[in-house]
Amino acid sequence: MKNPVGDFGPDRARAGAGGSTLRPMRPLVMGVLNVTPDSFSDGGRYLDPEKALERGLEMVAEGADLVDVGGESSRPGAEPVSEAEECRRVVPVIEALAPHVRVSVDTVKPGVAEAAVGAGATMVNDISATLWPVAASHGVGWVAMHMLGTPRTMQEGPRYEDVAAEVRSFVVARAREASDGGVGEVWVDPGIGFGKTVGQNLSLLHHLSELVAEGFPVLVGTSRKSFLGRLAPTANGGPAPVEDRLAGSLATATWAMLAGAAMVRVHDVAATVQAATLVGQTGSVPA
Ligand code: HH2
Repeated sequence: MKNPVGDFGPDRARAGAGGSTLRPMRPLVMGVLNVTPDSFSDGGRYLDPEKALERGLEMVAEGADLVDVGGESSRPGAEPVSEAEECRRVVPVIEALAPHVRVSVDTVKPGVAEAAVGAGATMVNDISATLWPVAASHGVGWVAMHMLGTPRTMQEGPRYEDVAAEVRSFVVARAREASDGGVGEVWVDPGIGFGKTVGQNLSLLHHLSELVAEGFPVLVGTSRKSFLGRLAPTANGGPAPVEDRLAGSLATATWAMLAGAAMVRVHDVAATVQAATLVGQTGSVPA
């Protein structure tokens, strides 16, 4: 296998982003920056490129190792946007942020991935797990995430025989294909919330160490997702609203990091960097 855990684990990626290898090793923290009107958590807040840059730099100051810029929401039922519109949203923000921090682009469109890499992104965060040829031809990193169907339909009664085994074999097969196809930095992500029930999300977290054991560095995104709201209902029995999901986000990010995830994708960067630092201190991060 060309990129076992460690090759692109915390030390190397931090050094690549300008970090000092003298700092304690810890899992990486990827900050979420959605330049969309409709993302489930930060939709509409950063559509103005200046506001997006400000938020990106704020996350850098909070310790983000990467900033993940997205121009199309993938929340359940989200409407697709055109390639031109998605480029119009993400390219100026990536150009402005890339001198300050490593930037990934969250897209499923090859044209957007190409434009983003041209603007300075060095990782393609791909929830469709199909874009590795773009990463191979530009020599950038790639994330293969698992999703059942499309964002429009993925929450319509997702069914698996064995969710953890099926997700693992899917992402590992895609990762091997990309690695053999020349992508030097391949990450895998179980796709929490993408075509999964609450129980299936918990099962994926429970079995995360088995995905880690496959040898590709693992990225996990639980931040503020709806299963956390449903697991922590409010006094009137409804799910906790997005702004009240920090505790669950931190608990699950910490769980993932202790299980060996090398990176977590989050909205609450400062708090998660603290948690990642604590996890790093325990020595649980794969060497
Ligand atoms: N989750 C979201 C989007 N992109 N990428 C990876 N690799 N892993 C994830 O878990 C993941 C992802 C959904 O969150 P968000 O970007 O905050 O919302 P939206 O899709 O509504 O823009």
